[in-house]
Formats: sequence, structure tokens, C-alpha cells
Amino acid sequence: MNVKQAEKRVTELRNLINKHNYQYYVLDDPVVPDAEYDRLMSELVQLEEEYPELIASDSPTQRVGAKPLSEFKEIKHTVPMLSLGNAFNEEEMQAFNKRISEKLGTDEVIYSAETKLDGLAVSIIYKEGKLFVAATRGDGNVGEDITLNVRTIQSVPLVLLGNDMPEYLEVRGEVFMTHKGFEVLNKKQKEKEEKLFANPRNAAAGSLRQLDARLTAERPLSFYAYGVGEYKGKVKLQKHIQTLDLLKKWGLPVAPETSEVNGLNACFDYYKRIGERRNHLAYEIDGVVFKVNDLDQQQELGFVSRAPRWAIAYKFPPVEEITQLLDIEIQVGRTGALTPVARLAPVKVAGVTITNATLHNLDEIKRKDVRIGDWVYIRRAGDVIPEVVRVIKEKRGKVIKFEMPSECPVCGSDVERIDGEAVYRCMGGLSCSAQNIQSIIHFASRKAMNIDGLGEKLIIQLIESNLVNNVADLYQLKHEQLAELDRMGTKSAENILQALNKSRSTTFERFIYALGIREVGEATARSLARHFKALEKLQYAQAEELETISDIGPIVAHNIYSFFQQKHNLEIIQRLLDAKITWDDIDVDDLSNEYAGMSFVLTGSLQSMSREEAKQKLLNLGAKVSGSVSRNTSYLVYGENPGSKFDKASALNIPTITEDAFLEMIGESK
Ligand code: I6G
Repeated sequence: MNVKQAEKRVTELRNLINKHNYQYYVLDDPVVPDAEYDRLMSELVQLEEEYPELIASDSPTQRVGAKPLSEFKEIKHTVPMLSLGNAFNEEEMQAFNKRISEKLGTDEVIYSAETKLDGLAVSIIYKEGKLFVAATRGDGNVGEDITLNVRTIQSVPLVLLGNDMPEYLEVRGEVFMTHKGFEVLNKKQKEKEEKLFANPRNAAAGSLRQLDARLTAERPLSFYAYGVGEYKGKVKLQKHIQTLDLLKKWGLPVAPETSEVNGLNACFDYYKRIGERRNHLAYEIDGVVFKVNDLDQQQELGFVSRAPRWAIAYKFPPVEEITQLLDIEIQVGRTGALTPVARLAPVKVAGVTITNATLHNLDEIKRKDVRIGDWVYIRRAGDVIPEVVRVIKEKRGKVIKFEMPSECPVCGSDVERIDGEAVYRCMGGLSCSAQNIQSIIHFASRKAMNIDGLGEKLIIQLIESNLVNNVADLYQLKHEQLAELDRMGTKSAENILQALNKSRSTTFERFIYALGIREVGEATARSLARHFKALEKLQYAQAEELETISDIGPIVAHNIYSFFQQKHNLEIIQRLLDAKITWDDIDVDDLSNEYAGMSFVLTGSLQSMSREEAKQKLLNLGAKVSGSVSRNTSYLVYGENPGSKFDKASALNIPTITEDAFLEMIGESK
């Protein structure tokens, strides 16, 4: 065979293999036995070995890259990846349907109906039909570049099929693991004496975020597409179901249970039908998703905060099972709160084996009259911690009453219950190793300083080997100290130092959140950052000033005030600043009042920033941003291809301004 002939055969083989993948993953209708597929694959591998000049990155042999990454790059989503609003009962579904019918002025809305897989949302971009980049959802605006990992998922095509494929296609969908895949993976993990995954979702998440994509390739991941982000193509997308059909035609798998339903009653029928089949599906779902099928209508409906107004996830009720409560143990949290945890005889709830469940606090134990040895109902909903629902009193035999300890089971300090609070707390503060560990875990966590790779196990190792005693010590770590730790090595030590270094440049709100002040979550940290803008101002704030900030009441104000009164905390903060932790000044300028009370609508594609960025700027200026035009809209800012919102604004005589005029208005023109 000469090169010309080899090239022809290689093309033939690639087309055949892609077609068989399509038959298998998209149509669920394989036309050749596995052995024949394997034979085609090995013939292709052999030819590419013989003629390396014929190797192409989109060849089905090239799914797995060779080199591990040192970190995931950030990817900015041009169209934000939003979340979905939820409905938990028929009334909430009725309200959703009513809102839509009223806004659209129609009695019967046509919806698409899909299963809601319990996986991870990803975005995959195809340019000229070739897989170009894939990213996680991240915070909705910025995700992580997981292209190499997604390429290893067999059901994700590396090249699109068909003739009318788009110039640019951003597919959105869910990466997940089937029940079967999950069982096989955990069996292998057990054999290798490696950590077992708690459920298919965690297994899928852990598998997808591997810096070494060769590991991802060994994990049984699947993918179903559920929508489109950015799109440039000849075929005009008019309906959601039509879009899904097109995706299938282009070789992308779509959940087979997808269908079109007319009106609310048909939604209820679909929900019931899928609910009955739920336990027989190959993968875990936690509800169904309804979307307005007509894309123009979707556009008209717009968005509310972070979710489309035209879609909803109708969740299934949590699944319950019966098991025996073997013991009650105490966990000590970051703020010293003692949480009683039920140790259970292992029981499968919706396909996942449960051995622990939260009992919340002593009041809950008393209210439910839970005793050690009781038979209990356990409930698990989605990814939340399982809980003990109720006791089966009729089955009660010999049981022991639970008592809250008067000393912390970890450090021996006194345990107190503060008046008006349900929780008991260890008074040991950071001298309690449990609280100390949890506070460092919190500091390093994704939403705080986001120190990649610094998880619970490593933190415990660092504390036990006396390298770290508090969060400021993290930034003093040396390469040789890290590299000498068990299961570490040079490369991992380097990665941790890099991650620490990266975390030095953060935002003020993340820093405040990372400090772990009691009851200061992300939202409160953001309000504090916006209000004070500078650390010194926050540090010296009196409780009265803190209470003037919306959402901060007397208890939280007191927590913040007393946090900054502790000499120990101030020392740690100073050491963190000395370690060159920095953030940019808050982008809230003095114009805040000028824009307060104004409402903006953004439409079309903006050139100098994404709509999400424009929205953030407006929010920082104190303005409101709405997804739809109404009489209350102050301005409509439009970019390219503005759509029906522009027409509506013009009809209502609402000022419409270009992106440039908008930039000028907020003082950012070039
Ligand atoms: O998280 C999601 C799961 C399933 C979705 C979704 C979906 O459709 C079946 N659809 C949208 C539009 C979004 N999230 C934002």
C-alpha cells in the first residue's frame, strides 16, 4: 500500500468508525458487533502507526492526550451558563405555567420535556464541525478548560456529521455516569484499594476534573446534549426540539426520553410517566425539565436573576428507605458547632449506598425521638446530605438515649449552648484541632481562596507534621517540606505551591469570605466588600455601621465586630497581607446614587464585553438589570442582532442606546 492508498483507507475507516459511533451513541442502534468495531479501530491504529503523517487530531484514535496538565486554564463563557429555577409541587408548576401564559398571551404553551440528569453541566464548542474547546460551567461566567478530558468521552463526537453543519456551535449538556458505569468503577477502585465514590455524580465530577486526561479516559463517562449556547450556522434555530433533533443529526447524543408536550396537563403526565420509570433508567435523574419550545418566545420571556424564565426543573420528591441506626457520633465544624451524625447499617437509597445521615442538632433528635438502635426512615434528595426523617416506633427494641457530651469529643474543651441557638458549641476555638482543620479547609475552598489541590487530607497531613497551624502558615510552605510528605513528590508539591501563588491574587469579597467569620457567607462577604471597599474600614467598623448594611442584623454585626477585636485574627490577617495576598479595588464608584432605582435591559451581542459583564457593571453602579422590557425600563442597551426586545422598547418609547453610548454614559468610553 502506498501513502495515497493508505490515506484513502484511513479516511474510509474514520468515516466508518464515526458512523458506528453515531449508530451506537445517538441512535442506540448499533449495526455492527463490538468485535467488528474493534477490528476497524485496530486497522486504523496500525495504518496511523505506519504512516504517522496521516495522524489528525480529530481521528477517533486520538481521544487520549499524552501529557498531564499542571492546571486548568480559565474559559470565559460568551453566553453565561445559567442555572434552572425549580418547582417542587403542582402549585409551583401551575404558577410557572401561568406566568408564561400571561406574558405570552396564550392559553396553551408548547413545552419541550426532558429528563434532568444528575451530572455536570459542560459547554463544548465546535468550529467548522471540529471539537475546539470544552469547559465546565464554573460560576456561570468563567469555567475551566476541560477539552482534553471531554475528548476522551466516547459519546462526544470529535467531528460533527452531516452536510449542513454549523460554522460555530456551542453545545450545552450534561456529563454523567450510568449506574452500571458507577458500579464497575467502584469495583475497580476497591480492587486497587483506592477511594470509593459516594454516588455517580461525585464519580463523574472527580473523573472529569483530572489534570491527567489519561485517567479520565479510563472512567465510564457519558454525555447528553440539552441545548445550544452560541451558534452561527445556515439552519435557523426556531424550536428547542428542532434544535435537539439537529444536534442528533450532527452526531451529538440527546437523552432518549425527550419529547414535546402541549400545556400544563401534558407536563404533569410526562412527570408522572418518567417518575414511574425513574428507577429503571440507566442513569440517575432528579426531576424533569420543561422549556418553552419556541425560541422567539424564549427570547421574549428572558431571564430572572440567574435563570431563564422560560424553563423550569420539576424535581422528584426525595427517595426514602428504612435502615437501623447503629450509633450517633459528633462532628465538630469550623465554628465549633457540634453536629450529631447517625451511623447507619448500609442501605441503598435511589441507587446509592448510604452509611451516614445528619441528625442536625439535639432539638431535632428530641423532636423525632431518635435513639441508638432504632429503625429509621432515611431520605436522600439530589446531592444534599442524607437525613433521618422519622423513627419506626413499632419496630423499637432495645435502644439507648443519646446525650450531648459536656466536653468536646475532639479537644476536651467545654461545650456550651448559647441562649436562643439550637446548636451546642465547643468553646476551644482554633485550639480545637477539628475547628482548626475545618477553618483551613474553608479558607482553601473553591469559593474562598480557591487553592486547587489543597483538600482535607493534605491539610490534615500538614497540621500533623507541624508545617501548618493556621491559614497564614500555608504561604510559608517550602517545596522541600511539601515534597517530603507521604504520597506527595516533586510534581505535586510544585502544583500546590503554584496554586497557593495563584490564590495570592484574589478579590476583596473572597478574602472576607475566606476569613470564616461566623455567619458571613458569600453574599454577606460581597455586601461587606462593596460597602467598605477597603480592609481597614471593615476592620474598624462598629456594630452600628455594620447593621446599616442590608441583610446584616445585630447577631452577624456582632460576629463581624468581635472577629476583628481578636488580636489573634488581626495577626493572621497581617501575615496574609505580608504574604502578598492582594485584590483589585472594588469597582463601585461614586455614581451609585445616580443609577439607583434605574432599570436596564441588555439585548443582542455586545462587542467589548459580555452581557454578563455589562450587567455586573450596572449592578455595581446600583442599577437594576431586567431580562425583559416593561414600562419601568429606563434604558435598553443593544448590541448586534438585538431581537424582539428592541422592538418592544421602541413601541413603548423607552430610550434605546448603543453599546458605545452606554460606555460613555457610565464613563468608560475609549
Ligand atoms: O442544568 C440543566 C439540566 C438540564 C439545564 C438544562 C437542562 O435541560 C434538560 N437546561 C437549561 C436551559 C439549563 N440548565 C440552564
